[in-house]
Amino acid sequence: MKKIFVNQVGYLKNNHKKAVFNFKPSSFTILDANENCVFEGTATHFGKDSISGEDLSIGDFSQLSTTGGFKVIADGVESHCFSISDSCYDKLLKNVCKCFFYLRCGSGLCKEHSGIYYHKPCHLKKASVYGEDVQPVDVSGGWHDAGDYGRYSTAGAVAVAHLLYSVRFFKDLLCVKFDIPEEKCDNGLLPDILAEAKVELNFLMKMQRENGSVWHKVTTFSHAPFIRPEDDTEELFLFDVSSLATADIAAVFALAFTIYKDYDISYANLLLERGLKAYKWLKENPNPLLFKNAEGSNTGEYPEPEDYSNRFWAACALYEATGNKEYYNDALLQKENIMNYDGTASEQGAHRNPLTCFGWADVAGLGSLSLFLRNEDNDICLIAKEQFLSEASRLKNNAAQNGFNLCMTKDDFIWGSNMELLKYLMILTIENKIKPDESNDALITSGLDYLLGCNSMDTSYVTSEGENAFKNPHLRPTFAANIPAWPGLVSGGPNLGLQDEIASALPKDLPPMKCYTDHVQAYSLNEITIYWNSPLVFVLAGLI
Ligand code: G3I
Ligand code: 9MR
Ligand code: ZN
Repeated sequence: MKKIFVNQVGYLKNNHKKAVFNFKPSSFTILDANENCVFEGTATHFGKDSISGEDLSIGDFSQLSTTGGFKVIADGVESHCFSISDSCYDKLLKNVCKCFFYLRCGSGLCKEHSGIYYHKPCHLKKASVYGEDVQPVDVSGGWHDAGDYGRYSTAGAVAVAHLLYSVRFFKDLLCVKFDIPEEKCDNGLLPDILAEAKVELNFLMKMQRENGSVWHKVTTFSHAPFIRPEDDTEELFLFDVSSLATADIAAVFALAFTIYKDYDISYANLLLERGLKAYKWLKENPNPLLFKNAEGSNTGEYPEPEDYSNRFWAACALYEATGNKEYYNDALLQKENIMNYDGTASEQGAHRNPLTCFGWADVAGLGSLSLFLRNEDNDICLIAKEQFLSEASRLKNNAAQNGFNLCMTKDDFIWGSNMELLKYLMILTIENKIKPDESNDALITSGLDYLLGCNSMDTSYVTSEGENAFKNPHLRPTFAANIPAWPGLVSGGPNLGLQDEIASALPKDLPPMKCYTDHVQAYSLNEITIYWNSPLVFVLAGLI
């Protein structure tokens, strides 16, 4: 079927703008809301690319800078509507941020701010420490991880870190209001983004044991059926501590200290104290303490094959927060471990610019961000900057291989492919700060265009954002309440692995970009998570 793919949300007034056709239009026109023609252009034939499986043509209309609502027409085919304006992503950013609020666990939701998405307090029972005969522990609060009700320390730490680094790099984010309850601080009110991040930081503090180590996760033994959060009353378990979780929270607490100290000094000091306590445990326990699910338990595992990047991040973040050279020296040692590691199970594969990784597993890139923020030309910074540059040029090459100018390759279409993309857009955003380059801008824009509908599924992967936004996330609370999903949720997206029953019933040999269906039970394609939303906050904050 002939289609015209566009960014269904819109384009910034003075930025790149393109439509992609899966046919060869003789010419194309753009109509405004009154059906008046405001632009005419000819498309350039790109040809067939392997990630979309389509024969594509590209229509550039960057020159059009009239604001308003528009659609593209060619050979009798119409695109979805989109807007052009400097504020076209403002609502999107607010919605993406508000999702963390709706995902709050415990008694964090109030009717005033959650409307139809309100649910009663949930998961307040104390959690049993799995395999130990000790008193159950209160670990209430924080955010549900995803479509499931688990709360996982590494995933949570990384999601908050994306938000907090966004704030460090793009101060304007502090002014964004997204309708959540007010939270007081020393000199008035906390900015919304910090009030929301604090919810998860408070929970992560509860996940720390007396000796400084951190439980990897708190979940029921098995995933709940599709019921409301308050109806999920099975016993909660704190599963083993891991050096992964301990290092990640040491890092995120140190990072949080650098921000909250300007708002609430006693809270900031508490964060630093807890971060140092976690770090002390890490130093006393130098061997990796990795994580495996308990026999028979099927909740998220978040496994990692080593803990070098986690320890690296912790050392970098503490160095940035304290200036103590001891942490820098630790970071140097961990950097060697990272560079020498040749595991194949690692998130971005071995030796591929690991100091740029921002995922839930490989987190060395977050360490690099802390070092960049310290603004010293030390050895690690120099190497990290080389890696960001090298990664940006690799991404540029990737984008030249397909008609969407998308910086991904076939290998990126794994579970959560939209996060693979968003991590790349974070890298390009940072690279633009280090060394501004027009071609990085173009790649960031194309990446966002892809996420918001300019893709061969013709689908916006953010709920309620675009005429053909996906509607059926793998998400328990809204499905159980039989209401539409709330706006601003990022779908995991196409995944060649097709790792669930619905996905595995899709036609075989689909091109990577089409390994997707908007089905509520397709959890390997269409779940949502906190750490798929959080990198979008970073990217939008950078763009706006
Ligand atoms: O790292 C390998 C790479 O080397 C290989 O080339 C590629 C191709 O198979 O796979 C990569 O591993 C992937 C891994 O994530 C690392 O990204 C696996 O295929 C993929 O199955 C795995 O998916 C993870 C999934 O859990 C299953 O473990 C997702 O990243 C992760 O986001 C997801 O997390 C779940 C939680 O467990 C539970 N809560 C919901 C959440 C989102 O679905
Ligand atoms: O709903 C679960 C989702 O959050 C996880 O990402 C996924 C993988 O851990 O598992 C989902 O739960 C499924 C379970 O693993 C198998 N039975 C069906 C469950 C979904 O209804
Ligand atoms: Zn809950």
